[in-house]
Amino acid sequence: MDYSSSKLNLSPKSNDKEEYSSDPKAFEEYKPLISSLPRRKGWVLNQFYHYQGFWHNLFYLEGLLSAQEHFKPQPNDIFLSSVPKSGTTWLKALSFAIMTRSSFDASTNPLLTTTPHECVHSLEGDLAHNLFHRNLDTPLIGTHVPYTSLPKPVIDYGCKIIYICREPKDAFVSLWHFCCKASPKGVELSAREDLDFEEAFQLFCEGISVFGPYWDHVLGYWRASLEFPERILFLKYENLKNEPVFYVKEMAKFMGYPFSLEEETKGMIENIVDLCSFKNLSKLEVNKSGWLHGRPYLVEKNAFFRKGEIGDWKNYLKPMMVSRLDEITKHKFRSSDLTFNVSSDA
Ligand code: PAP
Repeated sequence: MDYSSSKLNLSPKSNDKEEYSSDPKAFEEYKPLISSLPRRKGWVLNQFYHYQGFWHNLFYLEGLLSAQEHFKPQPNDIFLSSVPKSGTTWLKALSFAIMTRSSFDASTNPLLTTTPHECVHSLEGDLAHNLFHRNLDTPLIGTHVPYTSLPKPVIDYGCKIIYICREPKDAFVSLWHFCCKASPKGVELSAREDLDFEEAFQLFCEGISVFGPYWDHVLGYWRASLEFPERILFLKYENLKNEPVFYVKEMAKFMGYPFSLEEETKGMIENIVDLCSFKNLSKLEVNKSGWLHGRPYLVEKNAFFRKGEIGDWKNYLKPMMVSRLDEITKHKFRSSDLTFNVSSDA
């Protein structure tokens, strides 16, 4: 697998089977392993497969296996990692804007014309499936791969990682909405089976969600960030939302692209925060319409920009659901000092 070569043009209208590889032959060797793995019903695609303690759909599992076998990072690569729906799109936009700020001004930044997911490609997704070239000039790579499953060289080379997580009730509500907007390739959204909210909630609580269990994913990176603080920056969506200037400054320092005094005085940090804000990104034409390529399902770009708020779970979760998720979170995080404000008033 070459992580820097061929570019494949995926048409969202193609008749790809629901569960497919970009090049079926490329992943042939993983079939015996994959067919031996425990399976459960998936949320959008048919199946989840249990691999190294986490649930994956086929596309990302094949990508992960390939990345574990073949991926060689550059030592200066920075990985942007998250469990889905925790702020990935935002983190990609901010990191890209920080890293490229001396090359572009407010009117030329690629984020104005390209989605954050196309500015920063995904390790187990479009890169592993050879759908896009790596942009070696901007050494940023997105991933949802759990810490313990990252390709070994990522750890051995000491690559930096920025991890973002989000309060689990909001992460669940966001994930459910997103899954309702995605459909398997070849299946019209209107024709797909509805994703039942209660059933999705039950599965999420059991840990059966994409790259789940949610809590184990967060804990893996949390523990690693305590062990290697110089290598892993652990962020919370809520903190970034409440104090974006402070955290963008922290991110830039961590990435090795600190803001100079002159940049700070000129308001460069605020400019980046504004450029990457939900309000700004969600109104850009490039993020409003069209399909996002390089995914195993059909999804419109605007599905990545729903509300961008803290506490939207209050509009969806019944009191019983709130206490159940809060209890699981308290229990799972009991031996760590990791907390979210899990009270129902959060
Ligand atoms: P991904 O993991 O599939 O890439 P991700 O970007 O992590 O998705 O999650 C999308 C969530 O981030 C959405 O939350 P919501 O459903 O609660 O609204 C989306 O609105 C939110 N989001 C996207 N961009 C931003 C942004 N610039 N600022 C704040 N939140 C954002």
